[in-house]
Amino acid sequence: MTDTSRLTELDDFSIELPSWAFGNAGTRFKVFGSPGVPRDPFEKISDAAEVNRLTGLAPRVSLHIPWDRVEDWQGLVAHAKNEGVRIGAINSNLFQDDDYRLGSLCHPDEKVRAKAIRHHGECIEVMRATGSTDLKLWLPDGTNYPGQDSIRARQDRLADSLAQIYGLLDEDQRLLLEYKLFEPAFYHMDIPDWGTSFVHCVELGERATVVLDTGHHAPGTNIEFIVAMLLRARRLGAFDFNSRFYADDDLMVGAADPFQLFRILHEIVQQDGHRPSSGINFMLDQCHNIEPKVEGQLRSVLNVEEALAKALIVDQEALREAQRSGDVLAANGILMDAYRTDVRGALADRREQRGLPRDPVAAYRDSGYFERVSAERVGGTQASWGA
Ligand code: PSV
Ligand code: MN
Repeated sequence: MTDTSRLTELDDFSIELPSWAFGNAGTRFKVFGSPGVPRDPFEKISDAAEVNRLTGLAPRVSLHIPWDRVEDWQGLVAHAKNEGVRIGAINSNLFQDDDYRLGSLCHPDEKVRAKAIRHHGECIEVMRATGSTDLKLWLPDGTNYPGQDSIRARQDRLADSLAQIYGLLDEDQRLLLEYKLFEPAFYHMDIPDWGTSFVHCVELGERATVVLDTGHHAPGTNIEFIVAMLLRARRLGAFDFNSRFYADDDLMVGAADPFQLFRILHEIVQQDGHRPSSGINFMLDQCHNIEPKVEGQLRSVLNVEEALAKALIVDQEALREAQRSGDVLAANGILMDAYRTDVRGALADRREQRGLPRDPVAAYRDSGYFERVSAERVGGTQASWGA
């Protein structure tokens, strides 16, 4: 008999949605337009709020600067509040300015580095205006050719730039530092892995923590091991959830490998990382290139909820006993039992008890939301990756 008592721990769990998931996206080959796509950050927030209304799981929206710059920040905060959500992490952008051809925070020219640091000053101002506490920094810097620049000198410039940005933060604000194995640079990235991010965070101070984007590793990397290590060191600040087959595909989390998502969340539960007190921001970082975006986000949120529910029903006592006694196959079997358990009914019951639709995807399809915004949102320029 499965013990579902720990599912109440989902009550305090939340997932943050990225504003850019609601805009058009694509590849370097084509960005497809879709009906009903938001034209501005206000409409992006309304779409995110729809996901939250149906799931009760997604009360925050990450913004990206400059894509989500508005004249009236207080108006945006009030709109979010009115929609039942609030502003989450503020993401900086170091990859779309011509000056950044040779990098940003690591650029050989001090003037370009100063510009990139100033951009974070603006992001911190946005944080103050919106009540956000998380500055999220993904560094696209690196080189394409051996010898192009000094790897060591770039690290020194990076440490200096990061220290200046960290110094701009208020006491209640923190820096989330993301790593990525490759792309847009192809010979080396300046923050390619969790070790590099970790080293910089430790140098910076306690309010600097690592962001783990599930799409930013070499194939075959044991991501749950990294999760366990960062949790142990108390430096796991956030996730960027998505799924991948080949590279940084940014597909719906849990689509390619739901078992990997479960394994990651099992390590999270082992160290109480799912509880709000851990401070981990569970964010999505996804793009919906060909599928409808609100439903893509909806399904993603539900995938994370389902994987976490399975991790919560693992028979911890039996698992520890099997591990202590060296019963390798029993231990593995206990984990697999939880993974194979169908928790969808239990989660639907929980939703019903909390006044939410049992099946949020069906409720969304029946709601007419997509048809309504498709009819309303005509004219203007649809939001898109890069705008
Ligand atoms: C680029 O790989 C990326 O997906 C990073 O993961 C950032 O988090 C995101 O774009 C938005 O800047
Ligand atoms: Mn990311």
